[in-house]
Amino acid sequence: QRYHMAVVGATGAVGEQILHILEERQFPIATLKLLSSKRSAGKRVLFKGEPYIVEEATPNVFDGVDIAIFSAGGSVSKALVPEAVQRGVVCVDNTSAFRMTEGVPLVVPEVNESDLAQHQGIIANPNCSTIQMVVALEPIRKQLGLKKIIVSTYQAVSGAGLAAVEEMREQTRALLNNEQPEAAVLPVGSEKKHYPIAFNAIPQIDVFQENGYTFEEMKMIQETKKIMHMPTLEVAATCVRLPIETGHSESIYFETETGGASVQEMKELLASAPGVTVQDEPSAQVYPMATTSVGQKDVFVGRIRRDLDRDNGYHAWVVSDNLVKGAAWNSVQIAESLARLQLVRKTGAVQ
Ligand code: 11C
Repeated sequence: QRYHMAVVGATGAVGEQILHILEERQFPIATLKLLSSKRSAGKRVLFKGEPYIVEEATPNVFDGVDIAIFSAGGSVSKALVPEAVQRGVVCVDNTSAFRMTEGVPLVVPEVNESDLAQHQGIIANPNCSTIQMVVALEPIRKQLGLKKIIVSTYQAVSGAGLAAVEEMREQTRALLNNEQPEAAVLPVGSEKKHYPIAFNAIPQIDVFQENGYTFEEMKMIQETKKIMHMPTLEVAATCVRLPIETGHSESIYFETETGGASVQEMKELLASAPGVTVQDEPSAQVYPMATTSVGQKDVFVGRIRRDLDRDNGYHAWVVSDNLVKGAAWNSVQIAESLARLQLVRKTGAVQ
């Protein structure tokens, strides 16, 4: 079977990767609509060597579409996903708009593919920093149980979009030329204050919540509990932006239910897990890095150590390409799972 497909946000940082991965995976596409905001409509994009003109995303363009992948920001998804579902489209949404909505599966195929069966037209794709953490911790949870996670992130600028990447490059040029760097995008476009990311570390990703955590931190906390079906799992997060173009890194401390596993046992557990590559040879200076994760689909795990004080405590360094496994590849994986499990069904269709 071939599917009528739409990609919303086709000209963005994630949209580009979605198209690249759909090409590479030979996803069975009957027709493809490339959609965007009015601003980017009319652009010409090549897919499998054929030119496509990007159309403005409006409710009616979803008529006749089977699967749509949305990656054009939360407000676009809030406005258009329900319209698409009404027209019988199965929507894979890459934004935070519906992630915590009751009845909307939040899926990382290596962890909870079976949740897809519950979908009613919307499947949410988690936040990038959540995805790589749960892929790395799920095999451990399955074998040893999981009690607590404390994560600190070292996140790349492309997570905030192409404008943020451009801003970092400009600032770097300016600073190397002894000029004043200009900042208008990071840490958050809509905030009053902006700070240069070049040669900096900014401890704010997304807006602050009333409890003092940022929205990015709360996404990691809440999404992890939902994906793992563990509402009482203890999770704390500190999210930091660094001047890295692509590849999120995370320092993760976790406590298992059953203690005592050796580092070697942990490595073996992770090495046989789907979507994980272990890069962990301290004596040869082998460990995951942002630069070597770029363009790869896997989540890379290294620097695995036992905590020095707690028998069930461990530390690990987890890196992944935030645009690939963190967004585009996870969405295409969801689409592939939906197709394989015959779950591309017209739930909300107006007949
Ligand atoms: C970042 N994690 O690195 C964000 C980007 O909820 O899908 C992804 C935002 C989201 O800035």
